[in-house]
Amino acid sequence: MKKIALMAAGAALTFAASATPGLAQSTLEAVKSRGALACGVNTGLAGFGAPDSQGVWKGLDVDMCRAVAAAMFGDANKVRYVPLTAQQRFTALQSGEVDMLARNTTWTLQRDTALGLDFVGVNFYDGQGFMVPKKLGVKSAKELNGATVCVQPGTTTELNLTDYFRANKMTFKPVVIEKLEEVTAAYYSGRCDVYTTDRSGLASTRATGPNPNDHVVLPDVISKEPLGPAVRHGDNRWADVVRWTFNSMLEAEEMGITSKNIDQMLNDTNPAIQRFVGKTGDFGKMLGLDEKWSYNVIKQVGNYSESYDRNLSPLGLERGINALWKDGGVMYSPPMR
Ligand SMILES: N[C@@H](CCC(=O)N[C@@H](CS)C(=O)NCC(=O)O)C(=O)O
Repeated sequence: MKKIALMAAGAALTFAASATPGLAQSTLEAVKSRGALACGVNTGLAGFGAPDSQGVWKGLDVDMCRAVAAAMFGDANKVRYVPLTAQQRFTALQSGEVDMLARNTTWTLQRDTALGLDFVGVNFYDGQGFMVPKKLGVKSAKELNGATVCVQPGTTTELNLTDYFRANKMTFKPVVIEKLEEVTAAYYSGRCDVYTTDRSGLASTRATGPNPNDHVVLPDVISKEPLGPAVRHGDNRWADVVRWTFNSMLEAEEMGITSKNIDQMLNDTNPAIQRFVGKTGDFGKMLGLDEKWSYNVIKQVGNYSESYDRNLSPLGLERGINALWKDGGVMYSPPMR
């Protein structure tokens, strides 16, 4: 009896998997046969996703794209970057214009369900804040009653802003501008008293904008903004690839494996390291990738802390809550085994 029930359950599972129309495997196969990843990124937010002076894309999110390309092709450069505003990003993913988003996007219930996305992890835990000119002498967001606030549409920022002012019985005048460079220009030209976005975005804009010392980021954090890579809902094998690529960067940090020492690690006898570098364990096969997938991610892109130090430390963003769990933060990969 038991065996039949189990077999029936197995058959149902097999059926369910193959009955998911094409999509279940399509992105993984499509990216493989195309030979490059189409990655939806920011239009230019230093530290997360922005081209440098040579036109080379850099950032924590860009490293996510590069890591997936390294896992897929053994070549982190096989990425086509598609810069997207906040408002364009979900349509671009839904329509198939990009294979994934790695673009400081907050994981919310509505996006995970109604918008048809799947968030595969969180590569930066953030919260929304406010930046004001120092000369205004404002010390707390509670003093912003009646302020003119610059904000980008299609963001959680816009929604939280309304909630926050309403909850605190304050009013504000929104200045809503889609393009990042235009909304920040509006703030710097004095059209708004306040610029609001994720605090990492404020740090980036402040550091790269004119006279950083003339502007302050207020201490208030008014929301939770877990930012992470997203794929299309219902594309589980592809979601697995992106999820475990990210996890491998965390796991490598935890095990002390870096781009610099991974070649020595190839000969390490520790069984967890042997599995990580693809000598044992068949993880590649399970993911539909080469056994060197995680070796290539770390060798070419680095572990999470290498990426963080390269991209976010220069903006003055400390690890804080984004430290590994064993260092007092919340970054935690499920076991790679
Ligand atoms: N995390 C928020 C906000 C993300 C967002 O788009 N932030 C702005 C301000 S930092 C941005 O990245 N703009 C860049 C662009 O439009 O290219 C969300 O997912 O809605």
